[in-house]
Amino acid sequence: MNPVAFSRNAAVAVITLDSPPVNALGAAVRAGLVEAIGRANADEAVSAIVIAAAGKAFIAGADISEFGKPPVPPFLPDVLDTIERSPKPVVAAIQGVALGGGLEVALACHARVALPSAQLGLPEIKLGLIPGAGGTQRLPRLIGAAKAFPMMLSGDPIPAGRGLEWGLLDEVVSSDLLATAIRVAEGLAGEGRRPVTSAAVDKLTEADRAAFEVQAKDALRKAGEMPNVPALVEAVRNVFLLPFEEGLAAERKLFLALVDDPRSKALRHVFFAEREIAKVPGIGPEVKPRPIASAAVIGAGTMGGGIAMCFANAGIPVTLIETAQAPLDNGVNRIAAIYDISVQRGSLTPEARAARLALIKPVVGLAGAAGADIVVEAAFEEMGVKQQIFGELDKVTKPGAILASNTSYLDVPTIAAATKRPQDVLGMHFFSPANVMKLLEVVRPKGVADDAIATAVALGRKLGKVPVVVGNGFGFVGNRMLEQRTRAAERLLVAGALPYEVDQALVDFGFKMGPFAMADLAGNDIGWRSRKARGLKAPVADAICEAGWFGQKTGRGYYLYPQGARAGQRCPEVEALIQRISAEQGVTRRAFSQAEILARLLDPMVNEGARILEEGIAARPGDIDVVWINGYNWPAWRGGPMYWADGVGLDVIAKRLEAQAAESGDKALEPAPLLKRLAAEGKGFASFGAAAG
Ligand code: T1G
Repeated sequence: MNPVAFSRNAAVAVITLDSPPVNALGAAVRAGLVEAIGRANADEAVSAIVIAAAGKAFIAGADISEFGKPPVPPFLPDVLDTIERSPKPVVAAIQGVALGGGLEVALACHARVALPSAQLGLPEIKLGLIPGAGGTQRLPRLIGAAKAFPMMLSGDPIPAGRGLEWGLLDEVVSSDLLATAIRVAEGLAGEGRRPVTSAAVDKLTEADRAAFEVQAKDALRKAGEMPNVPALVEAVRNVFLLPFEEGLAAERKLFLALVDDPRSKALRHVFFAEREIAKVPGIGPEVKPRPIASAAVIGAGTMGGGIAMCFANAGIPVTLIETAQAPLDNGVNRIAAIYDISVQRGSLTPEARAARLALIKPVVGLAGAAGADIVVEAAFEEMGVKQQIFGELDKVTKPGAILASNTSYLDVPTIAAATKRPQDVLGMHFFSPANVMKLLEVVRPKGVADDAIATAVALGRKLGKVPVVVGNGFGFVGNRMLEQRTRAAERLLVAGALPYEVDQALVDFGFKMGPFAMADLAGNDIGWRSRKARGLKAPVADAICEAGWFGQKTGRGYYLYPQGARAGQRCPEVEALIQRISAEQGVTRRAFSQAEILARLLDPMVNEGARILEEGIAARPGDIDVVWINGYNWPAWRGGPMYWADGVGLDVIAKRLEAQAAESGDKALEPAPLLKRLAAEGKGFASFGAAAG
């Protein structure tokens, strides 16, 4: 069916896009637009044109799924050229979002009207790109470079009201959007002259250029690895240096180079992977989430307080429960202090701070959870404690209330067995700090009700999280793979590397920090306690903890933190300790290149990811990528561990793992069957599940 409908309203041609779900500018839409504009201009009874859209979005941009495939004409710049050069005025009627190429379509029109709820943005930067169809040339001319550049650099949309204020929109109307657009189009036609294009509007001034150059300098300083930031600076600077047509051509060249860049390809993989997680196997759209009007959180420690903040930030009343007044007061004070910092930074108004605190009701005793629709337990990470709490909750909470544990690795069915409602018990594993980190692992034990899982996923989105449904198993997905990296890092120290070398290798790869700096930040005693509970040994990590060097909180761990410094300094005592342990283990230390360190840290993680897929603990390789990007700061422009492994080649990884297994005698390093099979077939993880459809 033609996704572009053509109709007449008196002397105005109305072109309506209807290409679900978001009117992305795929080849059929582009061709339909060109055909409709031509038809309107050939029709003598038509004096003006409106472009409108059906559905929730005006236009969500170019069709990202087309990137990397052979380009199909008409190309978007040519479509926009047809609109802009139309002798009859073209007006955009915008509802929902006009993003990327969608806003570029509107910019090529001669006027733009929108509903107040419309959102206007150029998010290409988030895909490792820049606007590729005139956005960098038209938007600055229309609203000034100093407003346009930050919009394109952040990629965040602006509301219609601001669009009107800045001159991006001509009118904002609460109703009769189409009638308004038709009226504006007729008005332009009545002017009896060629319509003025946004490219011809020139709000550029020397002061604007100076302000832009300051922004550009700051952006380049923070750009890091990403090539699209310098490209955006160059494209916008051309607005001041080149005539419009030359600026368009330069933009297109910069854009096409970025489309082929591996970092953009990785970010486009992440875009789709983050949408795939909404498709939970066996739970279709017919499974409705239970309504969540109020919540309760058990435990007012760091995690419990952060989780309570998530609810308050989303406007959901939450009862924060502790066993006694003192820890409860501490928890509430910690939350208030965090909000105070946001107010000081200007990211939260005092009124919003007060409103959020008012939504948090501190109560001593589990009876406080009685009226909650969902309870999230964030108590001590010990099974007995959790079973006691869930047994109590089962008695005090209402039928149908969901009971979730924030456990980071304990067995959820064992927790559920403490209740008479296993169908309502699941895991909601938040990541610290819970009010900041996006990842939420929704643990789906056997026997839990589908609508309970659907509720946790919908709630996760409402809390602004990225909810990934995972199976029950030690460490679920993220921590289970993290443990492999931690063991590999310990092996590297004994074999010859030093903490700063291991950390630097991951930082240079794109992580915010390496394993040892992260351990010092979280507290080395946490891992120590877990290893002792499971009878595991890690000679270096155990020796560090036996010395009481727990990390930043004790002023020293793997590194030294003089006067509470945040950045650790190399510690000669630790390095001597490591060398002594190597000698005790009879290991002749040797140097390791960064490439070797990376392989030894990341290959075992990928291997564990393969086992996680084999066991069905994760539904798709992309889910694992989403976990690591949103929970552990894996650099999104590298696509995630499973995507990265496909880029390295599973045959290469399998060989390296075999060599490590032989060298260390650690069977866990043997390549997983799935990894071996895919390597032998010359395939990547991307093919996993595709056969299953
Ligand atoms: N291309 C292809 N598919 C898209 C798409 C797009 N641009 N946007 C969304 N989808 C699909 C998505 O995969 C999902 O599919 C469904 O639509 C609903 O999406 C030349 C080069 C529009 C705010 O970056 O921000 O234009 O899983 O779950 O939460 O300069 O989607 O149902 O099969 O996200 O309501 C620039 C990306 C492109 C906008 C809607 N545009 N999209 O959010 O639904 S590059 C973007 C979004 C470009 C030009 C450049 C959001 C949304 P499925 P959803 P939502």
